[in-house]
Amino acid sequence: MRRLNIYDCVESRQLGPRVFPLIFFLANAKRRSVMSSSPPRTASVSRQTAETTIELRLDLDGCGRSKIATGIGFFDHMLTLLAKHALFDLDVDANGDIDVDFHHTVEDVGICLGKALAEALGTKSGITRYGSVTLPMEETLVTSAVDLSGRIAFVNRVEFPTEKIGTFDCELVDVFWEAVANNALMNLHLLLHHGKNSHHISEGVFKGTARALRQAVAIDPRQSGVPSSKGTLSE
Ligand SMILES: [Mn+2]
Repeated sequence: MRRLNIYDCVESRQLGPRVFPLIFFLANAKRRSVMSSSPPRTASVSRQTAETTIELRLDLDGCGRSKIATGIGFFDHMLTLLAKHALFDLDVDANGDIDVDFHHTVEDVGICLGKALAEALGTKSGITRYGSVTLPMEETLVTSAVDLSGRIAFVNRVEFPTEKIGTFDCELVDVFWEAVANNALMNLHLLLHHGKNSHHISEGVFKGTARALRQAVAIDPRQSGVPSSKGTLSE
């Protein structure tokens, strides 16, 4: 039996302990009835190689809380806002060979997040499946489109005006999302419409994809079973 603990959410605490439970109860009665019989959509992934050691925990039905420690400040920033905008709860503890460069750590966290997404989604029964968001980030506009199809496709039409964001190589944004798409078995299309600032462009990609994933993993109460005329999203 799945239990939702509203006090897990910072936002709910801010609204006050006495007023909020009743509103929450009424507003989420439908969602609860759909989800109460389902197992929790969570996954834990541990991965160790000669280059990285990673522990990652994911809850698709979280409230955007995260505990991220990769040793790479900018990457921690991106993963934190990914959790926030996807409404995932996400813990990432990564120890990698960042004295070499950030490539192995970023790619391997992407592999772990992709695997966790696939595992947490299970049979994908009742999910929305598709998500697409065009997201403004100041002067930047990015589209991210997701299909949790069980098949891999990664198309990235995002180019950065600089090689680096601080010490972070911009090409690692591509490396990360390709690893996520390959291991989650999903289609991911990233498109930069316009933008001048590399930090904003990266943030647009992470926030836009977070929002697209939030739509795609959402349980659609009108959807019974797997949303595919083929009858499966796992083959
Ligand atoms: Mn920022």
